[in-house]
Amino acid sequence: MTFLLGLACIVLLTVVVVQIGKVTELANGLRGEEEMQFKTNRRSGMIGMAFLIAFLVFCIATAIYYKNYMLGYGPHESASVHGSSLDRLFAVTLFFTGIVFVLTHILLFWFAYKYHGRAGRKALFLSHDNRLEIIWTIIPAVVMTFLVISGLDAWNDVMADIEEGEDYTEIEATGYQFAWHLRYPGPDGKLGARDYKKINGLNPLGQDWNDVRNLDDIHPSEIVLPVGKKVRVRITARDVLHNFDMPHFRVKMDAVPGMPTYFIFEPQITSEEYRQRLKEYPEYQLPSDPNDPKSDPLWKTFEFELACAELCGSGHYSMRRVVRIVSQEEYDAWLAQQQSYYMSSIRNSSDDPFKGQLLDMEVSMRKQEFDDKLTSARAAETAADRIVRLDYVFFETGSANLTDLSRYELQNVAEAMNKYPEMTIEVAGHTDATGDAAANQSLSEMRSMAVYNYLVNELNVDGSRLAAAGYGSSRPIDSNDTDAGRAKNRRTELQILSL
Ligand SMILES: [Cu+2]
Repeated sequence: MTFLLGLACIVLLTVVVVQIGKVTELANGLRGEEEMQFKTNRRSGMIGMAFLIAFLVFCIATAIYYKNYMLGYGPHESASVHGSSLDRLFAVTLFFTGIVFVLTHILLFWFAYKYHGRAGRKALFLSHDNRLEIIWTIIPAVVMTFLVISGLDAWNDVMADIEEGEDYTEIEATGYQFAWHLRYPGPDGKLGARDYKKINGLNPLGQDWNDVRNLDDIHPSEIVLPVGKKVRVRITARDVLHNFDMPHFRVKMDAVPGMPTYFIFEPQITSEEYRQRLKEYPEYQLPSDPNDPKSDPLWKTFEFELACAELCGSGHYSMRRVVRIVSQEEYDAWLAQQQSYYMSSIRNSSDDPFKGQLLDMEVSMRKQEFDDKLTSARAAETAADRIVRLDYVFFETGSANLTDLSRYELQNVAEAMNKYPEMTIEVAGHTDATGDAAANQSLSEMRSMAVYNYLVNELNVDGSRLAAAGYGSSRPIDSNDTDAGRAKNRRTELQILSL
């Protein structure tokens, strides 16, 4: 029905246009065609002039009206160091092209009006004019040369790689349909190797877990960076072309599958400082939710962002990631909270080449844990509280055979005995309450003896400073009714006898 109505409208409009044309023809014939043509010329020239004025006023007015939303103007000065030079370049280019834009438009419409065809006027025939041609070749050439050279200069500045020995943070962004997968190097400061053939559901970046640099790499959900420090972003893609775009930092670089690119920039303002800058402008006092006048103002909810600037598919719009620029202290605190992807998702899974082994970082983490417990036990008020639980000493099920990995914790004990030569300790074995009490008692005695023997025979601790005792299930520290409770009750402890 709608289609039929539309068709009828088009047919009727065509008829109207044809009829008007016929009437005009008849009128022209009556009045004299030439005179009519001159009138039309004049009217067209005047309409052109009116359009010119309205057009230029519209261009200038909208530019002024939206100035505070545009990058490079109002509050949106560049948030990165190199961005200011790009903004300057844009401003200079806009200055020259702006002059040409306004002048050529004025001349175009002015000439159409001033020299419109009228009675008794004939166009001047001009085959060519050398002087004119020289002028309109030389001036644009000089301006273009200036623009291109300053552009190249800025490009070389912005795209220069990190120099040897310079301090910087390296991060990585991998675009895929439809998100950015981010990677930070972790405490070692180095990103581990990748191989696209290793990509699977559990290994989204194809990290090679045999490369120890990968083990501490972090996969955060947002970009957090310290202000005033250079960042080198490795940019790549997993499927189609994407584009790493951080507009507030004037950072924009293609993400190409199989061809890593990079961008180096230095944030020069924190997110909070940028918000304070926005706060000064009325445009950012408006509520962030147009439907809720009580919602926080726009400046308060502002976040820098990473987007994809390549139209990469139907979910392209969802490739946004928040970018937070913070002080070095806040950055360090944030980084310390992040867990490595390997430790949280791969460790001890079937993909883990180090399954069943202790990693150096785990050994040192456990040592730190033991040292902290020892320090607080030695500082305890009463002798009964001077207990250190050996959380990483384990036995094979139902036996007094120490597991292989227990040696690291016992090494920590031996080192503590060396550090405090006056200290004497009792090794106390405990079991849960499952099964026969007498059997538990003897198992706990055998286990404490096993630790005693290992310390004395393997680690050369002086036997006279050690005692061993088994307490069976007589000293539970948790309920024996739950698995977790029973696991806690099966334990080996050090009771410090003298400091
Ligand atoms: Cu994309």
